[in-house]
Amino acid sequence: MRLEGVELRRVALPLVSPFRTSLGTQTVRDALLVRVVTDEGEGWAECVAEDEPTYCPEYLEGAADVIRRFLLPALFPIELDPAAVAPAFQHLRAHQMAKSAVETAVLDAWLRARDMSLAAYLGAVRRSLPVGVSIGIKDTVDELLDTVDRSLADGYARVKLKIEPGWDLEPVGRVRETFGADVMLTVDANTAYGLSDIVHLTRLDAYGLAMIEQPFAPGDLYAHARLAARMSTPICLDESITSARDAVAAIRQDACSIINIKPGRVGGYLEARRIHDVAHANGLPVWCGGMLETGLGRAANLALAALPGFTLPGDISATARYYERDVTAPFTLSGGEMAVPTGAGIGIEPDRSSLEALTTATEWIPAP
Ligand code: OSB
Ligand code: MG
Repeated sequence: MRLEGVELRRVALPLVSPFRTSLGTQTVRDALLVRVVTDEGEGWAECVAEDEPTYCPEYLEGAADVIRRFLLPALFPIELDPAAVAPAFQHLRAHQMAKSAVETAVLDAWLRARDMSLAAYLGAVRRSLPVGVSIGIKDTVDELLDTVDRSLADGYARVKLKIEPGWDLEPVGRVRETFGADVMLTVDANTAYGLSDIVHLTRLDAYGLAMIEQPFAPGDLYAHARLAARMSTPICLDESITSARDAVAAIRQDACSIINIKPGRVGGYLEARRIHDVAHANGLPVWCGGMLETGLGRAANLALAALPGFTLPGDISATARYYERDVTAPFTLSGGEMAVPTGAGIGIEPDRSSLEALTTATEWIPAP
């Protein structure tokens, strides 16, 4: 398979409500879509980098630049198959989200040409999945209780609350007290705490949380291991894990007992599967994280989350939790579960008219 050209397309999707985390507040999802055109057909993927480098060092304009100037020139000359993409990028450091988007678009085109689904290709063992929802920081606890109430009514199997210093013990305690011991509840700090907060964080043990996600800085495995030794709540890493090698290091250092796998953060679905394998071999459960994806990223994440080691509900919520209008047909919850796409490739295509309505810029990069 040969690459003939690539379209980079920027879209802007207004969120149905602002999403506030310890990193900031988002009201619009600016996303970068990648369409590869090959001699065997087309493929689509989404780059999950955000507008600003707050969650990780990557950001949209930077990712587009890396794709344009470094990734595509490495692919144009070679014979493509899914396993050939990452080796062609190996001399380029980091930029996992940019690499993931290009690899996934190639994977989509390659699988479509072979009439195989991404789920089947990755080794999925389930056709539908219970999923969770990630709830941002609110102005008041009452507003939070309202949102949790609606999420449980919608059928979500797990509720994740964003926390930060000043918004932790009280909202978490109130949610637990209001909705009872049976709700699977987790928290995500997006690196908002430090070593000196360990004693404070251990107080969360009182609320029966299924995990605390990424309390400390990405590079601070030491702090996570210290907390893990003091806390009965399982520690989950998100930002810290950017490769299977990171996962091995974190597991060996007892810095986590659960891993959030985001394909974009780790450089693609093949590396995501390696992390799944490493975790599985070490007895750690994993789950699929989210980056407020459009339908393109959501479809591919569902395929990954259908692997056997993904035993915890992912941040793969229904489209309506994020957007009024998406670039694809909406994903919905049915009986508390979300269906894994079965069509060829990622199993979904952009809807032409929605795509046009949401596009803010396009760029065509032909093979030289
Ligand atoms: O830390 O998991 C995170 C969104 C953007 C960046 C980081 C995170 C998140 C979420 C939302 O928690 C997950 C989703 O529903 O897509
Ligand atoms: Mg997280």
